[in-house]
Amino acid sequence: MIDYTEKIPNNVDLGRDRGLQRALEHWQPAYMGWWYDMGPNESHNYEVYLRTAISVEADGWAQFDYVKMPEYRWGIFLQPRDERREVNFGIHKGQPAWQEVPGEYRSTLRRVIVTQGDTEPASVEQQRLLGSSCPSMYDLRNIFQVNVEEGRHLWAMVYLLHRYFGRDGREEAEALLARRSGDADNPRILGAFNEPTPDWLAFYMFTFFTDRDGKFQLCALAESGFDPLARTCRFMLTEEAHHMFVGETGVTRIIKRTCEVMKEHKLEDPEQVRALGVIDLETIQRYLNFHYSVTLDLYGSDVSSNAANYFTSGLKGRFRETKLDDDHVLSEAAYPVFEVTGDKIVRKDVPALTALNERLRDDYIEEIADGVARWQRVIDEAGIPFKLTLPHKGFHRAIGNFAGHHIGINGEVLTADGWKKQEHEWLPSAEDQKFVQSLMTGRVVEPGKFANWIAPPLRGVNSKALDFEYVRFN
Ligand code: BYC
Repeated sequence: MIDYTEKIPNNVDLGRDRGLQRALEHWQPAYMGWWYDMGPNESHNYEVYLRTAISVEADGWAQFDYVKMPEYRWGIFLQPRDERREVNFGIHKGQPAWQEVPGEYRSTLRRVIVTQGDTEPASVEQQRLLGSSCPSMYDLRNIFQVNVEEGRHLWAMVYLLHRYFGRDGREEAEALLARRSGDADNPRILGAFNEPTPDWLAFYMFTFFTDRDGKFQLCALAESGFDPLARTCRFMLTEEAHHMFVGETGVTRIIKRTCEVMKEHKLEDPEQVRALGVIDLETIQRYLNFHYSVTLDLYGSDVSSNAANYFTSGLKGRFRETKLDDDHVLSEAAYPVFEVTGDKIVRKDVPALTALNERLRDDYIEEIADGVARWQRVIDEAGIPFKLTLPHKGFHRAIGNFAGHHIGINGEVLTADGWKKQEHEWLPSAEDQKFVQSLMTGRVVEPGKFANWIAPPLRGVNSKALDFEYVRFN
């Protein structure tokens, strides 16, 4: 029997909700089984300096202490309810926000929640082996923080399934623990979550690019007319910020270290740079190209009747919906999408309602471009003549209008042969990955020490020193 209020910090009155307790009595042990099998490898006995959310108040959502990860208190938190909140878009605009699932949207809503929930354990699975090649104790602690919080985000979606979807919700919650990233028979739902994350450069790129898809999707769901979903996503967004920070600063530190070595030895040739044990900027660009393009696919088809239905029904809004100055119904508006006609990419204006995936993708691209500009500044400050660029939106896409076409890095429409000839310049090759992984054969865990291929961060976690013992291995 679980002591709910002690073990599962929450603001959903779990102690008095017998239905939810019964559902969790089955699911919680299955979740622990999943964590032991698929959570960070060999980590179960480590004591990790982690933050835990124990309430939604300013002083409660980030409590730092040493925790053994299987004993992490995965909690259930929703942003406090605003009694006056309304459905803010679509055909139900102006009605009070729904506190229960509207019958006619039940299966659609469940599908969106399951798709969101599926990504969370998937990312833990993708990252489970990285602890054994961490570049420092600080970084090891950070990946563990990301992992336990992705676990909590799974709890957040499972809470909604258990509390609002009855028996089929319970079945979906079990299925979330049964699918496996990359599994041939029972894979995770979305493409990027079946790609391996085989090294730390891939991990930082993933947390920069793919966790940011998480941010934008959560922002769109935080606008939902189904109030419990909106409130859940709002709280998840507080945690998401740290994951993107880990990604952005991780890549910044790799670039910084490479630039230091290039400057010190007055080298630009990638082979010579590699010989000094740091990652050449060309390889960093190829990783960027890969993670960016795979993440763009996560927004779905450019023109999507699913997306139009989600919006019209009031289930999933746009990024910052209530701040946008229009009718929030989109019955008249148009939006540009791009498609391949012959050997050209042409613009086509379509009803804005059908282009909501594309619009969210565009919002995302804008924020990504700012982040890449910040990385570029590190290179510029070192005086190195290298430009990081974002590939064309159609580059290496498997979902939407560009799927099935061969689009080059600058948007050139290529033949299959033309693509093959240049692919190795644009995407990480097996040899690139082998090189990156050759730098990461063991873990660096002496407090305050960092692997040669990455610069130390500017500061430690929660005002602790860089040589603080972030992980006790016991
Ligand atoms: N891979 O009309 P379409 C995160 C499917 S990340 C495989 O284009 P729709 C996180 C689609 O399911 C955020 N399949 O798409 C980050 C549909 O299949 P069905 C996750 C794909 O429905 C890091 C069919 O193609 N959250 O939180 O408009 C670490 C045609 O669909 C893909 C969400 O995604 C793909 N890439 O939009 C941890 C939010 N793309 O139904 C966590 C919830 C599409 O015909 N999800 N398909 O069998 C959604 O809102 C929508 O499902 C999507 C797709 C935006 C993903």
